[in-house]
This record gives sequence, C-alpha cells and structure tokens, in this order.
Amino acid sequence: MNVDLDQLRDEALAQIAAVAEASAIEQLRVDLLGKKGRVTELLKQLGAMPADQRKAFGERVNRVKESLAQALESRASAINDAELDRRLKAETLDVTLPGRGEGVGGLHPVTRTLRRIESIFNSMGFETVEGPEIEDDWHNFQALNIPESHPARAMQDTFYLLNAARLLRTHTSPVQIRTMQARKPPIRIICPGRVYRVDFDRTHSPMFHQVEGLYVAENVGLADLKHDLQKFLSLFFERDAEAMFRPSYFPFVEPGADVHMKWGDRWLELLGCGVIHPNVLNAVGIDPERYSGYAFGMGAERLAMLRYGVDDLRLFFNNDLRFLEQFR
Ligand code: 2U9
Repeated sequence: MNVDLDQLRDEALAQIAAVAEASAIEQLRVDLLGKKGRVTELLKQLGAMPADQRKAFGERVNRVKESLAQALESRASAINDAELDRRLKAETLDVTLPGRGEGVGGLHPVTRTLRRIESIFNSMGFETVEGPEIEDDWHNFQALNIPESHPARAMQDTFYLLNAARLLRTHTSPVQIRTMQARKPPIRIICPGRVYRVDFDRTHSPMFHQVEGLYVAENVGLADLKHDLQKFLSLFFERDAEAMFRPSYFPFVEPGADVHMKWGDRWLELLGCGVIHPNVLNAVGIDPERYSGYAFGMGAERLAMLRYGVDDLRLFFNNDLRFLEQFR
C-alpha cells in the first residue's frame, strides 16, 4: 500500500509537470481526483481496512490528494500565463499608427457638369424646370412634330413600357411641351434630366443626361439664339469660344442647326438648336403668328467629356472609384 501511494504520487506529479495544454490538465484532474479517479479509488479502499491502519492511511491519501490538487492548479496557471504571454507578444498593436480616416466624398463629374450648365443658364435668366421620365407618345413625339414614320419612334431606338402606351422619354423636350401648355409667354426655361435611348457604345449610353432649353416670346429669332449660345459656351469653357452654326434638320425646329466649336485645329459638334417649328407652338396652344422662340439641346456627358478630357463615355457609368476620385 505505502509503496503504491508514493509511486502513484510521483508518477502523477511527473505527468502534471509534462502537460503543456489547459485541456490536458483538466483531463488529468479527472483521471486523478475525479469520481472514478485513481486517488479517489484509494479512498474507497479505506472501508475494507483494519481500523488501526485506516486513520494513518486516510491522512496519507488526503495529503497526496492535496499536493496533486495544488500541483494541478499551479501547472494550470503556469500554462495560462504562458498563453497570455504568447498572445501579448503576437497580438501587439501599434498605437502610434495614424488613423485610417473617413474618405471624403464628392459629386459625380456629370452632376458637376449639369450644375455648371444650370447655373450659367440661371444667370442668363433661364428658370430650371423638371418633369417625368416616363412619358406618352404625344408629349415625347407628336407634339414635337415628329412624324409616325420617324426612326426615333421605332422599338430599336425607344424604350417602350410593356403595354406600349408609355415610354421612357428620349429627350427632355416633353418638359418644355408641358411648361408651354401650362404657362403663357414669355417663357425662358432649361430642362435638365435623364433621357433614354436604345444605344450603347464608346460615345452612347442607354441612359444619359440632357439639358434642353427654350425661349418663347414676341420677336425671338435666330440672332437671339446665336448670341445666347455663344455666351453660354464662352462661360462654360472659360474662354472666347469660337462657334459655328451649321444647318441641320430636327422636326421640331425650322431652321435647325448644329453648333460646332473651334477646338485646337478642329471643329467639334457640341449641341443642336433652332427656331421652334410653328407646328410645335400650335400643338401647345401658343399662337405662332404672335410668338416665336428658339430651342436648343445638349448632352451633359458630351460636355463633361470635353471639359475633363475623358475619351470614353462609359467611364461615367462604371463608377470605378479610381476614376471618380479624380474629380474630388
Ligand atoms: C421644344 C421645341 C424644340 C430642342 C433641340 C436639339 C436641337 C438637339 C441633341 C443634342 C445632343 C440631343 O443631347 S443630344 O443627343 N439635341 O440637337 N434639341 S433643337 O428643341 C426643342 C425642344 C423642345 C418644345
């Protein structure tokens, strides 16, 4: 018995000393001191002993039990300390590093361009008016003297809604139609907004932004148009813009023109314009014998490309931050 107890204690102490993990310590505790542990089993033998040996043996077992419990506890705390040391070394934090900060946002280059166009025209006496992006055939085409046979009305060019009674506006002209129906001349407005066409390549997007404008009053003509657009271009490009008005056809104006601007040694087409067709004035109930007007239309992305030197329109719609960040 005596030898067994000492041997058990020495073996157990050696096992405890050899343990390297907290979970293994717990397993050892169960093996030694648990309900069916080796030391506990010894205590169970007490009952079968002669009474004169029982007390002395009981005391010895209890002493072994206490020393093992103590050894287990100090080994466990040594393992915990070592683990804490390891983590403190591994998970160091450099509190002197500068913070990452918050990224400062900015307006999209097309938004900036739209606002620039708008504020220039506002300063020239044009009021900004907006309207619906879902339109009907009359406001988008018929009122604008666009004939039934015009290719713009074909499915390949216009997005029609499922029942075909409505469509996504192909220009912001219906806003001018609605404004002329609701007001009396003089009317001097610009209409910025999204427009939609079935078109997608390096210089066309199925959704893009237009700014259209018109001025309707008595005795408004081509001279006013040329003067006002010349002024707009000079303000927009911040230089003495050299503009050329070249005859062009649009159903809603007569005469119509494309406006080109001298760009280095080339002429660039920038926008379209013209004197409002009498059929359009009649359609909205304005007497073409008394009133006349001019109108123009420009693509905001096209002006943004020129102002910022961007050569692919699709960059405006991909929204890659590496591109957008350059406009902060
Ligand atoms: C009404 C009457 C006339 C607006 C006009 C243009 C010429 C024109 C294009 C420029 C490039 C569209 O953005 S673009 O693709 N626009 O060339 N727009 S005259 O004429 C109007 C508008 C409304 C009631």
